[in-house]
Formats: sequence, C-alpha cells, structure tokens
Amino acid sequence: MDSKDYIVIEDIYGAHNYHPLDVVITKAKGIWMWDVEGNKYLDFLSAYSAVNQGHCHPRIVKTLQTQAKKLTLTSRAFRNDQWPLLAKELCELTGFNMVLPMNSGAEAVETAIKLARKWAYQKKGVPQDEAEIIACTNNFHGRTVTIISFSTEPSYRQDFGPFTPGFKIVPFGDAEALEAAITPRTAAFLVEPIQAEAGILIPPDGYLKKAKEICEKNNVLFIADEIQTGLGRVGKMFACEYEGVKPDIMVIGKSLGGGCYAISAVLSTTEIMGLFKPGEHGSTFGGNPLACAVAREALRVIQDERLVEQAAEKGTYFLEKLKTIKSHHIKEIRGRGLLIGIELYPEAGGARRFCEEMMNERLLCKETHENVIRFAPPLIISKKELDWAFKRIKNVFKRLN
Ligand code: IF1
Repeated sequence: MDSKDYIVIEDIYGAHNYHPLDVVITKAKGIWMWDVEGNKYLDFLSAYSAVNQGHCHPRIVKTLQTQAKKLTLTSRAFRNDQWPLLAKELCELTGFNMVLPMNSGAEAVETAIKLARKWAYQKKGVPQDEAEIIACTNNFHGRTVTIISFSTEPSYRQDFGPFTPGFKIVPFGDAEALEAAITPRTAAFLVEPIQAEAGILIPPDGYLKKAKEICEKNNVLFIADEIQTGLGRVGKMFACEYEGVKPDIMVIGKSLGGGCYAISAVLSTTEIMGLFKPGEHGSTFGGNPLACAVAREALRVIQDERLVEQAAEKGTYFLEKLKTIKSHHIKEIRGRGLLIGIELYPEAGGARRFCEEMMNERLLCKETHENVIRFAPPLIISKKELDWAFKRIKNVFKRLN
C-alpha cells in the first residue's frame, strides 16, 4: 500500500472532520518523521505542541513499555502507586498544591469550569446557577459542547447548539473590558496566555498581570489554559511566568504525556481544589498508572534536557533569522520560544499553499486559520537543524513570490 491507498481508505471510512496535509506518516524519531514511501520530513508542528520532548523519546518509550507490562489501569475505585508520585512531582514543579488528573485538554478545561462554578457557589456566595465565567474573543479551549458555547469561531459552533449558558466574552488583550464585564456573579476569567489557534496572538505587555490584579480585586478566579503554551514551549515552563502571574487554576495537557499518552491535569490551591468531594467529578482513565508513569518521565525529560532554556534560546535565534526573510506576502512574524507564527497578507493566497509547498521541501507545518503559518518544532531541535529548516522556508517564500 502506498500513501494514495491510505488516503482513499481514510476518506471512505474516517469522518471528515479534518483536512490534513496528504502525507502518511509511518514512523518518527526525535524531530524527524518518515512517510510510507520512506521520505524523511522535519516535524515543525510537534502534534500541536504535544511532543515537545521529540517523537518516541527513548526514556519515555522505555517507561511506557515497563509500566505497560506491570500495571495499566485500576480506575480510581482503587489506588495505584504512580498517581501519588505524579501528583507530588507536579505540585513541586509548579508551586500549586493540589492536582486533578484527566485525559484530554478539553476535559481539563471542563474540570476547571466545574471547579470555578463550585467555588463561586460555596465560597463567593453566588446564587445557585447564576455563576458567570468570562472568556476571550478568538479563544480555543477544546471541542466539548460547553467549551464551544463560548467560542467566537462560527465553524466550531455551527449546528451544535443548544449551548451551555453562563459565559461572557471580552476582547483578548483588553484589561479594561475584563474589568467592565465583571459582576458580583463572576466566578472566573479563563484565558490562554498566548492564543495559539487564533494565530499565535501575544497579548500586550502587562495584560496578564493587570488581568490577574483585576481578578484579585474583584474576588474572581484567574484560570490559565497552558495546555499548548505550557511545559516549555514558549521559553518558560509556563507562559504566565513572563508576567510573574500565578493563576488560581491552571490547566495543562499535551506534552505532559510526552507525545506517548493522553493525559491532562488541573492544578490549584487546596482551598479551591479541596472543594471537590468524592463522587462529584472523575474519569475512568484519569490518573491511570500508565499515564502517570509516562507523565512523570515526560516531566523529568523536560527538566533533565533543559527544554525550557532550549526553547527560549533556539526560539530567539530562529525568530531573528525568520525576520530576515524578505517577502511582500509577510505581514508579521511573531512568537515566543518555539511557538512562532508567520502572518501573511490576505493577498498571499492563504497559508495552506505555503504549508503544502513546505511539505514538498520536507518540512511539515500547519496553517492556523486562513493566513497564519504556525511553526512549533520539538524543543530538542538543534541550531543546525533550524538552519536546515530556515533554508527550506526561504526557498518556499522565494518560489511563491
Ligand atoms: C484539534 C488548535 C492547537 C488548546 C488549548 C485546550 C485544548 C487545546 C489552548 C484542547 C487543543 C489542539 C486541538 C487540536 C488542534 C490543536 C490546536 F488548532 F485546534 F487550536 F494546538 F492550536 N486548550 N488544541 O490548544 O485540548 O482536548 O484537544 O486535548 O485538532 O482540535 P484537547
């Protein structure tokens, strides 16, 4: 079977909720991927930041194999010997003091919403069923019905109603608008410190800090969605650190599983997280020993290989290099760490054709929305490999001029 065969079968039997590039990957190692024809590509997306540690990291794979032979699932009806250690290590790493494990990012966001609402009723005294949560324009927090209820992207919502009430939208980056939207019923403000899906949008300097102050002043919880920006991607362990902000609730996912396993987590204080009582929330696979063993190793790899520092250093290096590309198609190049976006002018004909052309150059990246090319290689990438990518990106801009 060749690529075409796989694509035909996928199109017949698989739901069409994606529009992937037509490359069929069969193996990957570190920053490299191979298609079924044996062509080698540089991964410049990292599964949307879920493989910050690189593909099939030997230590993470070994942990996965060892744990898989020993114990994989108990459910939370019984205890296991991996979850307590992950919980402790995550708290020590992040400075929070209680954590709840889930599987996908969306589930972690849902958990944070439930927690904030419970806090509003039990601690803030909001009347039952009247709690409000404020989110931002162009947010992306996942695909559940509740989460798309506060999406501002029509295609994420079309024909999926009725929606969950209790959400308000304010413009991302506008602290005054946040302050104006807060009422005595506001439970929380939910924000991505950098909006990745929206096109790598970095808020104005001081925004997160100001927003946190406003939340504190008004007894509103600050919830940071660090699912994509966290765990080193943007050159700090968490993007909120750029402004010295410590959220009340933080959600993480993606690279927590080292690209090997789906695991997400919600972190908070004992005062807030302690509000969940037995039976009030959970998940069959949440906190399973296989996920927890993998996550523990995935976190150790981030620390041992200094991936946060790597992302900061390589990110600055690469961003400066990219800015030397001269093309009338480029409107702006922006990024933090190794989360970088090239915004094209609408006349450029869309980011998709640039991504397709880069695929022909053996560089795999993905557009976000119409006009932004997103670059997010695994954080283990070297300068030499970034130079290799740069040459190809430059070629594409020359060719599509
Ligand atoms: C897809 C995007 C990236 C996220 C933030 C929560 C979630 C995500 C900040 C939900 C997930 C993923 C979903 C994936 C593509 C990818 C994505 F383009 F859709 F927006 F990375 F930029 N918060 N983002 O970025 O996590 O439930 O998926 O584990 O295909 O939908 P999830």
